[in-house]
Amino acid sequence: MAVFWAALAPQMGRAQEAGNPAAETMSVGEADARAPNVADDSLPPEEAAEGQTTDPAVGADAYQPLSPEWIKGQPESGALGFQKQYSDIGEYGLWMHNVVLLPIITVIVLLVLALLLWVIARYNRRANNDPSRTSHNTLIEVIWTVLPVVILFIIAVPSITLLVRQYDSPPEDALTVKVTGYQWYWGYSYPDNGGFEVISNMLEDGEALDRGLPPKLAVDNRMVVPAGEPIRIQTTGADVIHSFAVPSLWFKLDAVPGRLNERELTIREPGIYYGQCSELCGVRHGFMPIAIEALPRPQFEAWVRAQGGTIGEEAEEADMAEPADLQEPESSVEGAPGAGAPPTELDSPAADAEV
Ligand SMILES: [Cu+2]
Repeated sequence: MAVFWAALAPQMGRAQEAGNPAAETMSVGEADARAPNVADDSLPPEEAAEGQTTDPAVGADAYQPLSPEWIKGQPESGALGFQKQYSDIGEYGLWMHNVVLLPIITVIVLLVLALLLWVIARYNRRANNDPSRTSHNTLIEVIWTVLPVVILFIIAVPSITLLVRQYDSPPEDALTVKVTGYQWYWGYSYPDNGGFEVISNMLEDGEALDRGLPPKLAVDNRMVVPAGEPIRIQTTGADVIHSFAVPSLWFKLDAVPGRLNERELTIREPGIYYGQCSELCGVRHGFMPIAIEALPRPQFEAWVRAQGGTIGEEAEEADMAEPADLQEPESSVEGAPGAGAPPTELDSPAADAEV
């Protein structure tokens, strides 16, 4: 395992820093805002905080997790088609589906169905006992060759445009969030903000319902990002291939061990957007949901400070400090909650908060 991590480290760019100093200063009511980082035990908070910020608790009071009425992207029971889109690229993709693909497919299907019915009714043996011996018809052959080519060209224009736009590089000053898929939870690290990592586990159904959140989608710590500005999402896997997918943001990117994938994401408005791991990754694949919380800039910065992170210039100074040790994935620790056994009451965030 150590060899694997050593090999992976250079490709993962900045070292992930462990520990969550702000957690110490926060009350039980703010359980949502703290990250029960797996490395908490191995590293004293003071050490983790070193060089990151002068006062990790600055702004800690200003951040409140968004309440359930802010949920915007989530599946609805009985719904058909795509979820409502909250990004420009999503709007374009949805337009391509609704205005380009669906009408063309519908017309083709109806035409073929009508032709079939006509042939069945008109040219069966009873109705047409003496079939024509015609074997070629140049006009018809030209039509059924050229017409599909024209249709494909018409589809190709918006299709290639969509493909290219989806892989536009984010601008240089975009905020970077590195998403790591673990068996079976997500880690979100913020290299531009001091490099802290937030660990995100699914909430128990009862706990989610108590908080008014959708079960199997709600998590203890959301991935918090600023709304209305480009974000550079990088994905990697710590153990096996996962896939980071949020339907209402038109976003899906594989998280592959030893690779760093990158895509831009701009969320138009503040809200909560749910997604799920979309690459079969093991027994708890279905229980590693994604919850993104998009906030206006000032609230996002308050959240960063509540996590012990840094903003702008401070972050550059923090760069000079020694990076903390790489975090061992939870699943490499024998008997760890993420390593196979379902979570118990003991490792639920609520239990942590009471201690
Ligand atoms: Cu997964």
